[in-house]
Amino acid sequence: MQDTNMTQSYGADSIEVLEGLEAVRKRPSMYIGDIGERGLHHLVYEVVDNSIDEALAGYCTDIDVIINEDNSITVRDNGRGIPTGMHQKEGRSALEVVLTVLHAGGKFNKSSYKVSGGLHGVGVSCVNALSDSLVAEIHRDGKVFQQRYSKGHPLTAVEVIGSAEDTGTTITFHPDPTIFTTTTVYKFDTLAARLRELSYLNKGIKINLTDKRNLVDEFVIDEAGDSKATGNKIFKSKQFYSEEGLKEFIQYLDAGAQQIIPEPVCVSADAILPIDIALQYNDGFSEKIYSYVNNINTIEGGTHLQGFKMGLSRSLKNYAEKNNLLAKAKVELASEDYREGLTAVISVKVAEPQFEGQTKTKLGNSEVTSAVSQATAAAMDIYLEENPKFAKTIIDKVVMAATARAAARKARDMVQRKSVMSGAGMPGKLADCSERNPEKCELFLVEGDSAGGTAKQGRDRRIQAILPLRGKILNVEKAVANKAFESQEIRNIYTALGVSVAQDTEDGERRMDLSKLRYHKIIIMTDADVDGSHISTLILTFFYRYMFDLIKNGYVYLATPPLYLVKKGKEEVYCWTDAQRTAAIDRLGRGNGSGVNVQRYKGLGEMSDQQLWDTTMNPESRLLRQITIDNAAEAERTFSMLMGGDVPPRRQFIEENAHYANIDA
Ligand code: 0RA
Repeated sequence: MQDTNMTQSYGADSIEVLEGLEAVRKRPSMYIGDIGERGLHHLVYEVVDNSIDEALAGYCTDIDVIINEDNSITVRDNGRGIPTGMHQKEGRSALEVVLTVLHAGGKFNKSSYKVSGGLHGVGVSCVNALSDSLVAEIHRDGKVFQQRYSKGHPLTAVEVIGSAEDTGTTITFHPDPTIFTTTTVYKFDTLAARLRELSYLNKGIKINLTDKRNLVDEFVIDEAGDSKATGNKIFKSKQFYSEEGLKEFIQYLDAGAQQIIPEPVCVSADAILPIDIALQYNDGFSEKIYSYVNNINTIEGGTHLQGFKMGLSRSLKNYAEKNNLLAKAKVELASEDYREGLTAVISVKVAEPQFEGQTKTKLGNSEVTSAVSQATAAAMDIYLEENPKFAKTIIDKVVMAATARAAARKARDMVQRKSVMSGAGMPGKLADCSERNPEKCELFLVEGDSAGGTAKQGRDRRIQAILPLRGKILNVEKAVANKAFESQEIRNIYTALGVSVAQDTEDGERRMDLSKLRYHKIIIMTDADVDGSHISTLILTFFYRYMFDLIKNGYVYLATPPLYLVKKGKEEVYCWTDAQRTAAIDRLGRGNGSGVNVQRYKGLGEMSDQQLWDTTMNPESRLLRQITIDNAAEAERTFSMLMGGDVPPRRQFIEENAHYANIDA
């Protein structure tokens, strides 16, 4: 083993380097987005992206991601291994440069431009800066090299610690708890969703996820094909591998739907830039398009999405006209009619992407539009020519969509005329607040008239408005568009909000006009039981499908009423979890005669207005959960599965997509 030698390379360059990483530690959100749960998981994606790049360059086939017992993360790949030799210009090993210089990661990898890269694409040096411990182990040139770091500072030189026959890179890091103050606990399902997505977007790479914090029963498949427990315990793990890429991604996303053509249509081109697209039509009414640039989900769309929509419409329209399939259509076809029941994934690789928009997830490169449009139209033309039967199925569906849209418009116009005539404007059930600045205003959507009454009593009427909703609202996932506009509860919601649903705009994007939005916090408040979470999910589904911009802008929240009240004499402790309840009972006294009383809240209606205010509505003390869509594809699939069928594990969706946000604190 070599001696630790920390003085070897501390020239002027190194000082600059440390200043760089110091900047990351000072303002981490500028580099990784935030320092909450999202940012924490982002560290993993940042490291994995380097391994994906190595795989895309053709040198790596396997990537292992391990959540260790202490919530540190190990990412291992079987690529060439980060070079460990001296970097002439920097006067230090290339490994150390990669780990300490911002954006240095792809610098040496000249063979291919860096196409992968997380949303922020900041590189592994950022992860190093934000970890209280990071160990790099490189297998290369017959040796095992190791170097340790803390908070971006090398603790050791690059040491040879053994010999190796294989090659590869292993990075183990532990997020610094002084940076990630809300949580340093990794979520298996969150990592799994991203790794699954990556495996579909980059076919042929084997990605393993293992959770060493959790032991589960081992199962084997016996000769009869049945699954049988072996009695052994193994670490929880999942394997992700896709042979066919986007085609399989579509099948995964659309698993809950009834397809109307047997196989997805695939587009693959590499003339100006690599373009990969798969699309499928189902008998549903919604449009689900996921677009990616360099493996980043572009939730705001952009030129690649625009090109896809143009190419698809053009090809379908040409084919329909040429084959006289539009005879039945008494209405004019609009661009969105070509996309009803469509599920599509668009993945492009752009060498120098320009990202725009509020969340910097909108592709701006103008040259991409025509490239994607042409590739899409060309592939669709061939598919339609070769499959006349399926072509007719698709065109029939498009014509139906146009007809339904015309009917929906009629219904919507009627509703609008009626509400204008009745004069009132706002729904009668709405108890509005007095403040008029939307940024300060909150709208509580409350389950049931009785809880609505309590909330009206308990609220701060200056800034909090209450809209009671009666029972279950319409499941928009299963309804044709015009049904949604006929539902009284749904009309009440959007009338109270002061906005109408998202519409297609000239540039082909679907957007809402938020300028008249009357509240910037829309808080869904339902009972903490199965019915309550069902109702939350129904409301979320409506927002998701018709008012996505509300979610995208972070305006939608879930209230979290307590589950228990532990009481002794005058002392009252509200509890949200079983652990809190146990702790409260331990503190106040246990057993008969202790005078401790435990009350399980079954619903909001059981609380007094004072209790509801104290626990759930008071901005000073409440806990709101903000709805965010970190992984749109996964959320979408969950919506379709949950709302399409009648399966009750809806809570899971909420648990995975609602992030605890003590935004008032
Ligand atoms: C620079 C150059 C070379 C490989 C890598 C970086 C590399 C980086 C990472 C990060 C995670 N896994 C990685 N695998 C490889 C190639 C140098 C060469 O052998 O020619």
